[in-house]
Amino acid sequence: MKKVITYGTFDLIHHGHINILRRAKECGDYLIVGLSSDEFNELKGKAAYHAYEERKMILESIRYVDEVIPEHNWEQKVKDIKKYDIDLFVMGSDWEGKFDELKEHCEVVYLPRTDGISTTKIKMDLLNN
Ligand code: C2G
Repeated sequence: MKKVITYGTFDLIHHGHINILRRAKECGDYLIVGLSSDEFNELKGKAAYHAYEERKMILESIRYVDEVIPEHNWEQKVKDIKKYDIDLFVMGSDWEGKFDELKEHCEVVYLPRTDGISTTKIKMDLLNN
């Protein structure tokens, strides 16, 4: 079984998130999502609209997602890759090259980001309408 992992905040889920989750799952058989905790979001300078538990519940309802684990910090990825016996790490292309050190532990793939949508854009568009 080929196990894939990806990480993110996944707030206000949109088709860009679904596209990356779908393609990540298509790369293997089992997809784990490392979901940023509310505290880690603060560290990332992101204020999610939905709290962790709600974002987790939404992700777990998506057909491509097999398991959701908490992402507490930048450093946990190697431990996660070993703990969950991960074969492939996937991120959107806005992270191109940023996690290449993980290539020592598993395959690393950056997939094209979906243009024209982001959680920030949703928030701004709603503010301005
Ligand atoms: N994404 C995408 N297309 C978009 C928006 C997001 O492909 N239009 C992808 C991102 O590239 C990322 C994933 O969706 O791979 C989740 O994006 P975010 O929720 O914004 O997560 P991010 O803030 O990038 O956090 O340790 C990694 C971080 O937790 C990633």
